[in-house]
Amino acid sequence: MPTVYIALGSNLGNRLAYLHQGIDCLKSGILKNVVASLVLETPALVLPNSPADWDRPYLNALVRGATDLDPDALLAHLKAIEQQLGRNPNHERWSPRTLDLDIVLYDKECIQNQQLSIPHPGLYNRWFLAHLMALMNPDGKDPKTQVSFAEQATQILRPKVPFIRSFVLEPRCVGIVNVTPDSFSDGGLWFAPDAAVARCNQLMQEGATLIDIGAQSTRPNGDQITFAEEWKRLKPVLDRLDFDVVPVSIDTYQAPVMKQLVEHYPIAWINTFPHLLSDETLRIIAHQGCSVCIMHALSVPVKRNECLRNLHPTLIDWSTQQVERLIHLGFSTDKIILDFGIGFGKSAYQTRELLQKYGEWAAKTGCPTLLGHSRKSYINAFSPQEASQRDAETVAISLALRHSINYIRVHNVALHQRTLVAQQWLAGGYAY
Ligand code: A4P
Ligand code: MG
Repeated sequence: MPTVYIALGSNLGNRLAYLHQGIDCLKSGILKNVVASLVLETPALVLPNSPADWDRPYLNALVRGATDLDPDALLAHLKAIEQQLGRNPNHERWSPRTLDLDIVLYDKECIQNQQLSIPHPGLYNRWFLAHLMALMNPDGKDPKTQVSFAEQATQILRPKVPFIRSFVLEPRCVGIVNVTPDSFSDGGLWFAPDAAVARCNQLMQEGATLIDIGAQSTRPNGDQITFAEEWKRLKPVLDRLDFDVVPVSIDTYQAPVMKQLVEHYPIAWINTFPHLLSDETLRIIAHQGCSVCIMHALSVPVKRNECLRNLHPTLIDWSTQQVERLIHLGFSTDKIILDFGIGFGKSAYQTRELLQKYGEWAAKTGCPTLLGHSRKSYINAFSPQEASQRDAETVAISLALRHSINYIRVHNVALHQRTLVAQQWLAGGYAY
């Protein structure tokens, strides 16, 4: 089967989400053995005299895969995906786009006709395209020039690589924003609505896929608040957010809050403890098309020093039962995100075992998985840092588990992206 390289570019709306959706479409329809590059945030190249608001930074990435489609059929397919993801088919050239998909290479072919230029001309004049190609396949030869991609990029790139930021596509970072006065590591920092909104936008810019907003702390011995108080904290934040750019998960366990939320806002996930909820509440969430992130806990709020007796069988039984129940109530498996609840009724010794087996245990359900390990107290089993100072340890665990989980729920998204990028740069690509 021919090997193809496809470039992705987005500079409108939730850019990272468009790249994810584009790759998901390629993977489920036309491309096998998909490998993705890093994502580079690049200043827009614009045509002279373009409107000022076309000058928005892009996210650019490259994927490699195998396809049975011929080049014309592949192009038609890419255009169909672009339109499915909201691109205007009658767009002006180089106008802002939710997603652009271009064929960069089609095996070793050189094609020049009305429809197609392959290799894509951008390989010779766009530093980021040349660079991404050289990162993925440094020794491969350009079919037109017979020069290696590494050599070609080196010529174009001198003296430096001018991108703004870099990201990985996987694992996906869920940024944490606590709209509380008392959370364990950032209590009070984002309590004012404007501060919370600014934080959500910042975390998205830093490479989050979704923001998990919590208005009630579940920390050990935390205060419980009323439904009215929780709603009073959430509403002004949600009223100020642009949901097209910031997908939101709400971390809550009060049923009335959930019902109000899914009725009034396009919430992406409810992050909760399903065993505390009635079938009716869960049915309402499913009916609204919302996903549910289900977390295991022994007690809510957490009771200090309380832990499970039999970690493995308890978690397997719990996850199997809850997933069966949720499917019965109308959720598909891709809308159930499984979280074994680090810090919720597990000792530090059990937490280590859970982290070692996380992916293996979670895989049995077939649902996407989330790891919520950021800055939690198990870290004090090996490092005496206070909560706000535990990002180095959190990142080390994230790196170790990056292939076993889909989502990492973290306070420090920027540091995660920087670290994951370095690791993936070394690996040369991410096999989807
Ligand atoms: N076409 C010819 N060759 C190809 C190919 N190899 N792959 C034809 C895909 N299409 C190819 O493309 C217009 C026509 O090009 C297609 O109908 C196809 O027959 P389009 O995607 O519909 O329109 P476009 O994207 O506005 O134009 P074009 O010429 O593809 O522009 P590019 O290359 O996509 O550039 N700045 C940054 N930082 N990052 C970017 O990714 N991209 C652009 C647009 C401008 N500035 C940018 C970026
Ligand atoms: Mg294009």
